[in-house]
Amino acid sequence: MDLATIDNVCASDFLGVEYLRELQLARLQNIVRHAYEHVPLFRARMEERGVRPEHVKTLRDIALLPFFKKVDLRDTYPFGLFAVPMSEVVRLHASSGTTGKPIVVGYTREDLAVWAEVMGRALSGAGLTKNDIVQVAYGYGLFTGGLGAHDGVEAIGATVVPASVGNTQRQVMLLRDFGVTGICCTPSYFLHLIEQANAAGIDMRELPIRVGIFGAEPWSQGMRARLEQGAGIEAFDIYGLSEIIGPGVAVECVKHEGLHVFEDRFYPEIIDPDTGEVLPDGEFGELVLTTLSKFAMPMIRYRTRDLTRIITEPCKCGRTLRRIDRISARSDDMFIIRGVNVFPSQIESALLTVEGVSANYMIILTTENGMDSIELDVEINEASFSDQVRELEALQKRIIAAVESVIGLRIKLKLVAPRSIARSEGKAKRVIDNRVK
Ligand code: DLL
Repeated sequence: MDLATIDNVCASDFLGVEYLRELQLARLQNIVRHAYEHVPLFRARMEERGVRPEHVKTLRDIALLPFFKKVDLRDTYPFGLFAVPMSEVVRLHASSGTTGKPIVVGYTREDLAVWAEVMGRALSGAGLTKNDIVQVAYGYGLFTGGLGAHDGVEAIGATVVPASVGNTQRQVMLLRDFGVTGICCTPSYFLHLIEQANAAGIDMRELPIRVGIFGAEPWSQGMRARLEQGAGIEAFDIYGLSEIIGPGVAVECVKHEGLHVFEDRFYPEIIDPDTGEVLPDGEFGELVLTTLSKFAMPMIRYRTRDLTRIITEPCKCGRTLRRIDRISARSDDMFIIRGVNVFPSQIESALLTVEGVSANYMIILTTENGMDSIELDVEINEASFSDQVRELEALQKRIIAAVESVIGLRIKLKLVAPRSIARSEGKAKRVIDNRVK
């Protein structure tokens, strides 16, 4: 990126690498000491391993520290991993997960400032400034998406429209009437907004909106093309998770070649999910994150279950922050059909290479005659709906060929009418598992 265009981008994105590593080490030592002194479970795990905070002398020594997992948050529900008294905690968020109690996270006032800072850096990197009007259509509430994005928009001095999710017609009206130039929401919800706008006779490409900050769920390059072309915008992938802070752990820059991790705040490692061994940069595995400056609930070596790799080559944008590849899957999203491992994101990637299909689909897993199988329901778009049977059959064949060649399994495909698959407002649900267990 030309330096003249980065005046609004936080200087922390461009620190010299040597200084950055020193800063990371100092912050790591500090947070490890803080967690050791205030989180009984962390201290117990350190003692089990015979490790003390002063053993962390270099960044590599992070490998001495124990891992933490979602189950640790569940087991210590609600506040067991907090490292400050409640009087210092100014906000709580929670994430529901699939079963039982939610996991709860807390923030001090300083933690919120760090969160607003990283979100501000994310939005600035996408070219948003105080002259922009940004609609936040992630859910507000216990979910971190809404308030996290909100604070970031305010941090850069842009105008925030706190729309939250739902009432899609009104969202479209606000986008148009307020002259909104940027939006933060899930990619699946933005697809829905484009559809609703079209149905109301509004062509989003003619509106001022030019930037979308999309995350909270995996999305493919094919989805990117549909969102960018459908609304005439530039789409940025943003990653984060409640346990670490919320949105704003990593984000794409204008080069769109991976997501820069805000490494001065979050330390990334990639491990082999089966052995826990740290993998060299460049290899795919499970992302492990350590919060370097979050005090209400420090997270040390948190196993995210998200699969990616660290990209070490310097980015053309000039940021010194290392990048991760877009998160294409979570290790616990994977399903095994007749011995073959399949990720929903593989199916989306293959499906959206086919022209004439909408990006609305549902994967249904069933058991027939004792065998597990995959049914894929795909909505056809209005244009294909009126096609001749012969054309629909050809489309069907193209989809089957594209998907089967990627996953290496036979699938059952059902083309369904436009708008017959339920739209989600938050994270899209893409898989229904009806298998006999
Ligand atoms: O989804 C935080 C967030 C809000 C991120 C808004 C980005 C935008 P959780 O509900 O705790 O927090 O879910 C975190 O969502 O471990 C990933 O599996 C997935 N995820 C988040 N962002 C992405 C992304 C928020 N850009 C979990 N690509 C994470 C793929 C993502 N998966």
